[in-house]
Amino acid sequence: MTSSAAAAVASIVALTSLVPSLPQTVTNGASVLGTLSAPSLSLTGVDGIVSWGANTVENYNPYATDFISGRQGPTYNFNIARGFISPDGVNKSSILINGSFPGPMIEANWGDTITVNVCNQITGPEEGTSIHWHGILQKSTPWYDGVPAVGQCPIAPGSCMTYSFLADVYGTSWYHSHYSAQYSAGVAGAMIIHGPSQVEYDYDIGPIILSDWYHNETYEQLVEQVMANPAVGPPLSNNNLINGKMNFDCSQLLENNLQCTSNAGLSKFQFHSGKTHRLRLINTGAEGIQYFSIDGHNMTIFANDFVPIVPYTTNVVTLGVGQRSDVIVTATGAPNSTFWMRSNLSSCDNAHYPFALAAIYYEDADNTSVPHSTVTSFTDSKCGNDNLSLTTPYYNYGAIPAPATTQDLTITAHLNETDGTSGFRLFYVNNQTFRADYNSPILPLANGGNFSYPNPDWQVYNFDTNSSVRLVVYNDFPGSHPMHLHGHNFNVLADGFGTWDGVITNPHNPQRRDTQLVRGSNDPTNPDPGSPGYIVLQYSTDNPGTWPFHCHIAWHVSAGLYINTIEQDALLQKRVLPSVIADTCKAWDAYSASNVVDEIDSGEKRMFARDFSLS
Ligand SMILES: *[C@@H]1O[C@H](CO)[C@@H](O)[C@H](O)[C@H]1NC(C)=O
Ligand SMILES: *[C@@H]1O[C@H](CO)[C@@H](O)[C@H](O)[C@H]1NC(C)=O
Ligand SMILES: *[C@@H]1O[C@H](CO)[C@@H](O)[C@H](O)[C@H]1NC(C)=O
Ligand SMILES: *[C@@H]1O[C@H](CO)[C@@H](O)[C@H](O)[C@H]1NC(C)=O
Ligand SMILES: *[C@@H]1O[C@H](CO)[C@@H](O)[C@H](O)[C@H]1NC(C)=O
Ligand SMILES: *[C@@H]1O[C@H](CO)[C@@H](O)[C@H](O)[C@H]1NC(C)=O
Ligand SMILES: *[C@@H]1O[C@H](CO)[C@@H](O)[C@H](O)[C@H]1NC(C)=O
Ligand SMILES: *[C@@H]1O[C@H](CO)[C@@H](O)[C@H](O)[C@H]1NC(C)=O
Ligand SMILES: *[C@@H]1O[C@H](CO)[C@@H](O)[C@H](O)[C@H]1NC(C)=O
Ligand SMILES: *[C@@H]1O[C@H](CO)[C@@H](O)[C@H](O)[C@H]1NC(C)=O
Ligand SMILES: *[C@@H]1O[C@H](CO)[C@@H](O)[C@H](O)[C@H]1NC(C)=O
Ligand SMILES: *[C@@H]1O[C@H](CO)[C@@H](O)[C@H](O)[C@H]1NC(C)=O
Ligand SMILES: [Cu+2]
Repeated sequence: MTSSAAAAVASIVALTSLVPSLPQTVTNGASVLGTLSAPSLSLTGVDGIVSWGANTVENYNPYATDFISGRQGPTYNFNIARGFISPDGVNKSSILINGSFPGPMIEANWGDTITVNVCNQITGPEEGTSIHWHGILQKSTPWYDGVPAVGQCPIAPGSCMTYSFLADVYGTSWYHSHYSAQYSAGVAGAMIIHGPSQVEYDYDIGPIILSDWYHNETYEQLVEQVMANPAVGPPLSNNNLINGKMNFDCSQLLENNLQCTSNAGLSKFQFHSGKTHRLRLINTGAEGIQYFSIDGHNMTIFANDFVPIVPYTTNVVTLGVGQRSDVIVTATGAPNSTFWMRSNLSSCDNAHYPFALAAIYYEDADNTSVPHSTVTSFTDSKCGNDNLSLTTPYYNYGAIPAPATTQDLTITAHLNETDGTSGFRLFYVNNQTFRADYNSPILPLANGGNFSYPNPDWQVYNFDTNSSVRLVVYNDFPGSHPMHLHGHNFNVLADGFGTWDGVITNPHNPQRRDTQLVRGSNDPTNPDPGSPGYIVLQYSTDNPGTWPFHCHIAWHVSAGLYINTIEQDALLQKRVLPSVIADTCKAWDAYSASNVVDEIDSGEKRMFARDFSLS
């Protein structure tokens, strides 16, 4: 850790009280998360309706069963607009949903239909938007997956689009903008789907959202820096937040044009001594891997992403961007005790101040006191996920059959010009970088039988009628990538360095989730530095549609680390698209015909028209 980062933590610990210097509305707008008045969640689902009946964790096979409650679940209205918030005391121009940071929490019961009407009110300047519901399978509605250039056109400024989809999996997740790196400006929130559980607990503390945070005025500046040539190095995050809150020492502010207030206020949580608490950990950051711990307490992990697992106990939970873990914490402290909750960005991340803190108050503790608990020392996973042998899905799926097809994917990063002196730093998958055309989404094209793409940078892999796909991902880039597949929970068969030897970890029931870290070629645990990191993933193509597979680091996906997959296209062609898909494209076509779409990254083709010089 850098000495200034350690000093920043020491200065928080040395405070005499944790009375915030800014009101919640200034730090987080309309959000109440991270305050002691945030309600704990219901143990019996939304409206107290526990209706999943015999579909217990034990006998529910997510490969084969679709559970439909028949209940029209909640309807949400999201108004997306620019606004100012000071999550850590530094006033920052952000893009917010209903003025809330984090965005409003979505809560539904398993099998409900969730409806969200998203209105784009972004002005000064205008830009598109689109919301992705991370981890939802979208089996009957692949067009509502929310990725511009895939299922839909971006929602044009001044327009709205209504998404309506089945809560087809249960547990903890999040939604976020999938338009460029827009979510890093604030367009993200928790999505909780109540369902059966294989463990019991007394309190559901709700979402604990972990995110690196950047003080830069716009996300576009950060994207430009990522792709710059000559490389000025990746941007460093300026802070690390828990439920959108943290303190910042204003004497350390790097930009002197920003307003800054010290001791803005930390997140606070209530524990009840002797009781068990469910915590729903979500990494919604732009780049960093989080190591989450609570001083003096162990945690029992019982779900990773939307997949219940055989519970195991640990003192640190590792979360790459996009990943979630559900944990149970037993409150073993005295009724008047207080403890620090911590989340550290990994040493592999590019961070100025990587250490987030929040305070846990037991029922008889003074809710402004400063905890004096001792930090838990833990062995971190050195930029990868925890050892695969630790994780077994709770439902026994059985061994994974040989795949119908295998696709090797090799990740590299370099300047786009071969002489190494000009161009942009981009990511490549099998020697091809990704660039989308917002005006021609591939799902409506595939639905209409069009599989011809004007440019290889659309990066489409059509697996056609293969019943399953194995992806062997080799990473020649020095750093790790949290690889996320839409529309599926894949099995993770292996994780290692060099060339995969064909050995599957936990072959009788391997790990399953929707996001998994592939280690970098210069990973500290690599026995042969320079040789690639790899992961091996496999999934059944039971979801006719067009499904992105990409790195979830906002900066990397912007620089092209992304492919589109298509599966079961003949079945996809039989589907009838709702008219909102064509209407959204009509509005976007009209908007983009008369406005310059100032989109600088993999999202759009005008990238090369920009002057990227930062020197
Ligand atoms: C904090 O404690 C004070 C004094 O006991 C109490 O009045 C107040 O309601 C508490 N605040 C919250 C948010 O629980
Ligand atoms: C967002 O704001 C609109 C307009 O004030 C309101 O109608 C809607 O209920 C709000 N939605 C949420 C999720 O709070
Ligand atoms: C943040 O900056 C904006 C724009 O300068 C200003 O309108 C707003 O009042 C500031 N907020 C705070 C809390 O200072
Ligand atoms: C972003 O902020 C950092 C300081 O935190 C600064 O060094 C960097 O130049 C900024 N990048 C851009 C593109 O403004
Ligand atoms: C956490 O678990 C470890 C290993 O089981 C045990 O040695 C330790 O005492 C536990 N710590 C607490 C605070 O319960
Ligand atoms: C908590 O309660 C114990 C036992 O009553 C007492 O010894 C201790 O001083 C209290 N601690 C605090 C921080 O009030
Ligand atoms: C995590 O952060 C704390 C500061 O909050 C620090 O004391 C501790 O050493 C860090 N742990 C690791 C393993 O980095
Ligand atoms: C993962 O755990 C297994 C079983 O304990 C062990 O054999 C293996 O060496 C571990 N792998 C790594 C990379 O630590
Ligand atoms: C590489 O980037 C430059 C901009 O410096 C652009 O003019 C050129 O077309 C790009 N080359 C390729 C092969 O994409
Ligand atoms: C990518 O290009 C390199 C160098 O030309 C070549 O060796 C390699 O086989 C190519 N990889 C793929 C998957 O086409
Ligand atoms: C298929 O779509 C592409 C991209 O919009 C278009 O260029 C091409 O003309 C279309 N092909 C046919 C046969 O319609
Ligand atoms: C299976 O996928 C491969 C691409 O990996 C494709 O070439 C092949 O045609 C597909 N086979 C079937 C039967 O769809
Ligand atoms: Cu990446």
